[in-house]
Amino acid sequence: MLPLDELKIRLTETIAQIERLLDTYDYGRLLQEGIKLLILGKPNVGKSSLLNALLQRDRAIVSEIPGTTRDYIEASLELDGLAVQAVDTAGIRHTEDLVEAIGVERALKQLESADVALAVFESQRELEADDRALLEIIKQHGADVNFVLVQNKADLGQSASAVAALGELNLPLVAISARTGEGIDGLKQAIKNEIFRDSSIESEEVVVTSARHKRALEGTITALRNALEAVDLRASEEILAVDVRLALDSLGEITGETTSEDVLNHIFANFCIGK
Ligand SMILES: Nc1nc2c(ncn2[C@@H]2O[C@H](COP(=O)(O)OP(=O)(O)OP(=O)(O)O)[C@@H](O)[C@H]2O)c(=O)[nH]1
Ligand SMILES: [Mg+2]
Repeated sequence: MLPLDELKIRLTETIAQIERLLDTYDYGRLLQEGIKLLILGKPNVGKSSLLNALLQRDRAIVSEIPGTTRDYIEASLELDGLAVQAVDTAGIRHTEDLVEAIGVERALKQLESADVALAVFESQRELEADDRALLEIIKQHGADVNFVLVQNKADLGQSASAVAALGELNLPLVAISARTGEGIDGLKQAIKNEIFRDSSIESEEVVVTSARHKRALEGTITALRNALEAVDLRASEEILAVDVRLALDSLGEITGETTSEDVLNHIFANFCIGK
């Protein structure tokens, strides 16, 4: 094999390895910062009851009066080692009550920073106007937020027409009872699936958690791509050396080492470039 070809292969492999590391960044950030789980639904569907069921304690006030939660309530919980900030919100509905309307607006504002949103419906009932308002919200934000559809109060039955209507959204759908605890484990699993859906990350794998490391790795990749291009253009050793040095300097920002002449000498002793 030609040394230049081998150099190209090594560069390509290294770029692929660093890209794989970079792919772990979103997951790494989640591990470190935790995720934000938003609970949405019309008044009285059992959002606060669901928060309490997830927490296994009574944090939020629950009552049969719709509009009980007027502002959002935050609580921390853990899902298999993953920190979760759960946010119970005021019921989504059209309302003339100013305080409640502000609560609804603030609930929707929370969507912007949510990682997963639980859209809660009443299992035993057909969908009504306020539920459809929530479906609209899901359609509007579906590209940015992972939604899980939840049919609460499954202990009271399950409306076939609601199942059919919700099924059309092609989103995960879980039936639960916040009152009896039925289905809560399945819901937790569905939340985890949403978080880890796009990542094929093994648990023992190194993950990038710092923005500084991410930038350093991106810098390394850019320099390596330039080096690859230099090889293709049959550029001089010097130009290639500059790119490789930049790549090593970028990596050095993580390892704390600066590029030694040895590394470059070693590279060039092994490859007779352009000759
Ligand atoms: N049967 C049954 N009742 C439930 C369940 N979950 C909640 N409820 C009842 O439904 C009513 C409303 O519950 P909340 O948790 O306050 O509902 P919410 O969605 O937070 O309501 P707002 O804060 O008013 O928007 C209460 O009377 C609860 O006891 C359930 O799984 N099964
Ligand atoms: Mg509530």
